[in-house]
Amino acid sequence: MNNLISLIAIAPKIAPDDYVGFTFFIGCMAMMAASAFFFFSMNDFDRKWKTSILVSGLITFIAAVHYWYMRDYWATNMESPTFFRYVDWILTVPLMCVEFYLILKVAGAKKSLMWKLILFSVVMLVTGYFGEGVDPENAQIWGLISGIAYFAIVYEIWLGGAAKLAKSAGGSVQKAHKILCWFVLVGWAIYPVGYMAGTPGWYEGIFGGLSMDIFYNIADAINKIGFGLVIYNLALQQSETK
Ligand SMILES: *C/C=C(C)/C=C/C=C(C)/C=C/C1=C(C)CCCC1(C)C
Repeated sequence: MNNLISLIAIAPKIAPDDYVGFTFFIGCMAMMAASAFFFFSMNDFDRKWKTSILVSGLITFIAAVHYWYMRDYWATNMESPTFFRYVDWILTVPLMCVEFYLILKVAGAKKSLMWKLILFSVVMLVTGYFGEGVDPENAQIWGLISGIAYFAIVYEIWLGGAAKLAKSAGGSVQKAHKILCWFVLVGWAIYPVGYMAGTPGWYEGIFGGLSMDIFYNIADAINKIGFGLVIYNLALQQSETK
């Protein structure tokens, strides 16, 4: 009977030294709070910016739901929730590509730009999933292919078509684009480091046994919430200067 009760009312324990479990917990709360913030502020902006804020909220909301599951999964099994992690990313990273498109629409961005970024991001994530979840013996090779797709994104937004559009848009759009570019170059670079900390390869041991999930959880909080706040700030400026 006692076992049954504990099965129904499962709230797995988090040990005081379970830093990974802690970051899953905090990550979950932060994503929830950010979602509430974005959703409730949506109506302060005119139509054009509403969609961008909505997408920011969707990104953190989708992450909040996945963190809810990942937090549980970690607490129960003490292993990386690889599946939930990648389902989260395959939904939220393309939405971040949509954000680039939405803010550059004022400068005449075409849908093809959005699809190009989405395609690169899907290649980056699917190959990453293969390296982590399906074929870890060849994690280095999958990671390399994933890294190339990542650089294709970096190139496109920093130097390619998206960069040109941002330049022609000028003003606060160009500034916001630049900040988002930095997020992708620096904030997103935390992920391959986490990958290297958690998969076998020539790089093994460099990261002193730090858990891959610590890297991923910190990176997610920075990138998903930070990204959204940049968009929020841009929408605010655009609404004030009108
Ligand atoms: C909200 C989630 C985000 C912004 C996730 C981004 C994930 C990446 C940039 C992952 C990149 C990877 C590589 C560049 C190589 C190794 C495999 C990955 C998938 C971890």
